[in-house]
Amino acid sequence: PDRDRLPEKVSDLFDPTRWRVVEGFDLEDMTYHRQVERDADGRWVRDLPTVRIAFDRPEVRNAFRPGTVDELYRALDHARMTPDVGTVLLTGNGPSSKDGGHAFCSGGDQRIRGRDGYRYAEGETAETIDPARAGRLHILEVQRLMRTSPKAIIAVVNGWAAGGGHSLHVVADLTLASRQHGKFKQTDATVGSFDAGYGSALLARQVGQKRAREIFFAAREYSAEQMVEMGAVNEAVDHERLEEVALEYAADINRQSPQAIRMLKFAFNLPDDGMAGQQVFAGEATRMAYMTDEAVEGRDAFLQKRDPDWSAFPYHF
Ligand code: S0N
Repeated sequence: PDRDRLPEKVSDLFDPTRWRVVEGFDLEDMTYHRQVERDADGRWVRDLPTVRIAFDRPEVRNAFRPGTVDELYRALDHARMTPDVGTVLLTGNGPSSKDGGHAFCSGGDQRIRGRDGYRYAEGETAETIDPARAGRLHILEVQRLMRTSPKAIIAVVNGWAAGGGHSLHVVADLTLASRQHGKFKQTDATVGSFDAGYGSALLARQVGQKRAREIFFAAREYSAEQMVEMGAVNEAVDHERLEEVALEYAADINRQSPQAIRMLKFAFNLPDDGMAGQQVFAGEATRMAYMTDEAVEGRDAFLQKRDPDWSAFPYHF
């Protein structure tokens, strides 16, 4: 019955008839929805293979605090482990009720950034923080999860992508951006921070070294169209159609072979992810190998305490 209930409209682009709330999450800073098919009366018919994970702090341009990052990680990991989910849309709710501003994500919440990293909760001080949590830059764990998740992740940039929010779009597999409100600005250096990992190195792969250095060093503002031209955004879309078009991309991806998509994703990652990338790719290759008669023969021979008989399996050329 819960699935029949239309979810709250969480942003200007959110169409409640297309979604249901994912159960079992008690989220404060994020929202997490599953795409659904409904009948003419709005009743739930079935789940579809796309989820929508969104920053829900529009009054601060969807800046993340540690709790936000924890929630984002949990939702992404849940999507990773849900067998009938193929694609994740990562976006921002809004616009802001204060000034109408649109944002995808403006990075780390600067109000709670301490000298020793991010304090865990607003109001906490360097003296009261659990020392094990101080200075933990766990947005980087989210970036790694985005890379190693076998699901396709589309950044749906509905407004500002700034600082650590800019890096999240860089790490996503695809980026779609609002033509009217999608704005890109790498402000890390302006506030004395620097994503010296994926946020910069991967960006350079996408737009080239000179452009990536310009984006980081000069911290200028770029439009969705400029980012398309540079190769960091797949398509600039009219704002009101952004989520609809994102769902069209997701449907196209979900139509492909799941195995082919995850092998391709990990193959695209491999050259930039080094041995860690090789390990992820190899894990998938091993999973496939375990499904062959040849691997079953190896396992059975061990269990039956005999020599394996490989005669049925050719040395391929
Ligand atoms: C996004 C910008 C350009 C939007 O400008 P605009 O539209 O003029 O809005 P504002 O009036 O500036 O903002 C509206 C309200 O929202 C608040 N606000 C905006 N961004 C933040 C933020 N990041 N933190 C806290 N508050 C924010 C404004 O203060 C304003 O509030 P009121 O109305 O109360 O005045 C513009 O807002 C902007 O430039 N924002 C700051 C962007 C920024 O510098 N972000 C931080 C960059 N650094 C990181 O993200 C590092 C974090 C990270 O990802 C990382 C990477 C590697 C290793 C570690 C980490 C890590 O976790 O630290």
